[in-house]
Amino acid sequence: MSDSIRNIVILTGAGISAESGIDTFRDGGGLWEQHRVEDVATPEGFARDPALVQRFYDARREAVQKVEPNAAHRALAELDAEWEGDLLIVTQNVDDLHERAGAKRVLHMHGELLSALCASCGQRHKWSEPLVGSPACPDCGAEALRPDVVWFGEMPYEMDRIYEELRRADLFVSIGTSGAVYPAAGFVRDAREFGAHTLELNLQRSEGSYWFDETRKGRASELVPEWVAEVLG
Ligand code: BV8
Repeated sequence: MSDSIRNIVILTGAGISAESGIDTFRDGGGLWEQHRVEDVATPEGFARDPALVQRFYDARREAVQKVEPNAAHRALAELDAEWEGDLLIVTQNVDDLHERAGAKRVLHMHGELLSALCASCGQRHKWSEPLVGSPACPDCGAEALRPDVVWFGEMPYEMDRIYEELRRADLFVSIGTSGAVYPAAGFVRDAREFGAHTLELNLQRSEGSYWFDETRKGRASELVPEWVAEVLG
């Protein structure tokens, strides 16, 4: 890989966690086949039926604690540890597998399952238990805890920081995402406009595949360790 590459931004999606046993969203049998997005992943759905939404995320919060990171997560953690230049893993995933694999420079733009957000005082709390039954906020006591995830129609987290890193990136790599959800699906075009080389590692071409300089098709657990070995040379 050319030695002019110093700053790397990596976008990950559900595909990187699929081989750890976490359902993706749009693939056969995926989450969106089992639930209507409008019912479980929108503020309106939460207002309409909070127990349905809490049970949806309680089940995912329980499931994520039973699975382990895979070779793709571990390879990115190694790159994070070795890479002297700037590096940021921007994940759309709400699981904690990047961190459990050892990665430090991780940003959850759509939130985290193992965190609860108090809709009353705004405090966040590390949370591994169910939220159905409305436990009280440890800070303000209000029964207003919701999953600390970004629902459709809500603003993703730390967008300014993400755009700042995209502006400085020499290389933008997208792993295991279908490119169906914005603003994440638009990052490849932003990175290109700022002059970055763009690479996609995915089981199949994503909706934004056209915008990538290079697409490698395959399983993340094989493609990502290969790519990291190339980068670290
Ligand atoms: C917002 C958290 C204002 C909750 C999630 C522009 C055009 C059109 C629509 C919009 C637009 N701008 C905004 C919208 C509306 C909406 C949107 O994008 N709608 C879509 C459906 C059209 N976006 C929003 O509402 C966003 N908010 O826009 O606020 C704004 C605008 C601009 C700037 C600032 C603010 C908020 C969206 C976030 C919603 N929350 N998650 C939860 O998890 O429950 S989104 C959720 O779905 C995930 O986080 C992820 O983002 C998305 C799923 O996508 P993927 O991760 O890619 O998963 P998917 O299953 O689709 O694909 C898996 C891929 O992996 C496949 O390609 C498959 O081939 C591959 N794969 C499978 N196995 C493997 C593999 N690859 C490698 N190896 C394998 N083994």
